[in-house]
Amino acid sequence: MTASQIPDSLARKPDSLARKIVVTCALPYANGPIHVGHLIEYIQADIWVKHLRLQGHECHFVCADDAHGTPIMLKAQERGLSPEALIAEVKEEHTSSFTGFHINFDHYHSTHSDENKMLSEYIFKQLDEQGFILTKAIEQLYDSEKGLFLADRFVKGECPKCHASDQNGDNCDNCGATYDATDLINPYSTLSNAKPIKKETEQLYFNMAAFSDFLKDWIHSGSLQTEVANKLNEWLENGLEPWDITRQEPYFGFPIPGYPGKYFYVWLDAPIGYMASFKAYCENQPHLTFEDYWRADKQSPETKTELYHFIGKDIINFHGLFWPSMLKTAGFRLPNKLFVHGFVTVNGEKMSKSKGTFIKADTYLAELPAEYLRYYFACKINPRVEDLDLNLEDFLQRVNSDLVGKYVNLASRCAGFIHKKFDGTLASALPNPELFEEFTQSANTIAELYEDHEIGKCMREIMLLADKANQYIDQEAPWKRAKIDEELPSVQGICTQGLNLFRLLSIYLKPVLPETVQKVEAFLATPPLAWEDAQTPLLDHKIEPFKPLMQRITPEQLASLVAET
Ligand code: NOT
Ligand code: ZN
Repeated sequence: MTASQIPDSLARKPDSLARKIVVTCALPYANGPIHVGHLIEYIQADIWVKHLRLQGHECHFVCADDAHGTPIMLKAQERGLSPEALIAEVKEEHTSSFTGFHINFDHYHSTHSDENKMLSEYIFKQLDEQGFILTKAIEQLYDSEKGLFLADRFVKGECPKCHASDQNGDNCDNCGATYDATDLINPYSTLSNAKPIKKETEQLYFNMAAFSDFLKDWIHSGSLQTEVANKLNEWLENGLEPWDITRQEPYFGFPIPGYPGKYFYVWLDAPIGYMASFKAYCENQPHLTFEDYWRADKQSPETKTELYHFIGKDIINFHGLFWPSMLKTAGFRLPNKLFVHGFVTVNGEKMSKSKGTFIKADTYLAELPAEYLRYYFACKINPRVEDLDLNLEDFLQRVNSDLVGKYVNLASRCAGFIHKKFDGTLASALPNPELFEEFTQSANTIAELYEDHEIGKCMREIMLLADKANQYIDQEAPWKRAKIDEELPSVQGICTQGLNLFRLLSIYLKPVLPETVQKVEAFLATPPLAWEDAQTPLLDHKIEPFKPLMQRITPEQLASLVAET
């Protein structure tokens, strides 16, 4: 295999130095489109994966659609489709949105799959055999018109505390009280408006209290951001209730073996979907073994692999409490880290359909290149759990000034002279090797910032270099020298210097701007740029004619972005 044939996910470092890593993103529900709120997660995970690969590590990036649950079942009914047909359609849409944003999963699976069924049944059996499953008969609200038990969000009624009307099934928006749906006064089903009846049903629970000590250790193991550890600890200190993992038929999900009419709750099989996706991926990758990455007993110091989950702050209970407990019981390894992020606001406010700020991935892609949003988000990502604002005016400024004005402009200022005056050939020496050396020496800092998830700081570091490169060209003014015969020879060196600095910026930006950097590689007539290439300049080398790499964002494009939603 030559270097260019090695699949992306495989390591280029020697075995002893290459880390073996699995990265996942939360599985999007298979009942709606991908929007900018999702993209903050998928983009940051993809940037991190591309960074790891550029460092020569073996990194596998998997995801899946989260295909089960009542809302998906109801949506399919509404559309007159089988749930299977609906989830197949949505999977196509999701994968095309991801590809459009250059988010390249090695495998994109579905939780409604054979692998997930097998693994969910296996894990449940382990929990059951080890005595962690409790059964309890409880009364639940039942919609006899629809013929189903009502999840809390499908019941409304009068708050038992403050008597405000139209309150939710589990908490009151008016007084903040929390209660059981069966406590609501005059409850009604939001699906049929019918008055639900109370019906007894036997539920299965995962006995979370048994995991308190284990979870305490895990929370303090350094795998969690401080804010996340504090929040989980607070829940732990309050005592963990048994977790209801059962749903009654009709339900779209996996039947629980041995319990007719009962299904696994979607949140039980959703995280197992990470494993299922990786397992399905391994089937087509002869060099990979599922067990090496997931079995706890395979994680010796010599054979250890790494596992990272990117998730939003709303689902830390599932990933920080239930998931590690399930993994531990079934003999699987724990994640090395959860990367938890905040929510996206648009122009300082919660995304809103009526304001047009609920921007769907495909609406964005119809107007603007994916890399602009990748870069803008990159500028704002840090390792903390903070909400992140997509301010459209700031987005325009940032992209136009940094990417178009500083980065791409550097190449366009230099490339023309090399073509017109020097037959497209770079000089054989750099006039300012110290400046090149300064750029080279930033490689470690930049790699560390990527690694530590300080992507915003990393972008600022790169743009400081871009400023320096542009100042160099301003000072040397090749356009003036080109007009003076005796100065003309110096222009080749100056532009070679400028293009070499541009080449290093491209290497550093490659995790964020994969498509543009591919065009840069074609322009520079080089093989795919590797991190190590930042150590040596490109000299005495023929390049291709320069084609514009990026256009400025116009205010009209922003207007249609919010108008089209
Ligand atoms: N579909 C869920 C959501 O909040 C995410 C599932 C992630 C997978 O969009 N599971 N776990 N745990
Ligand atoms: Zn109330």
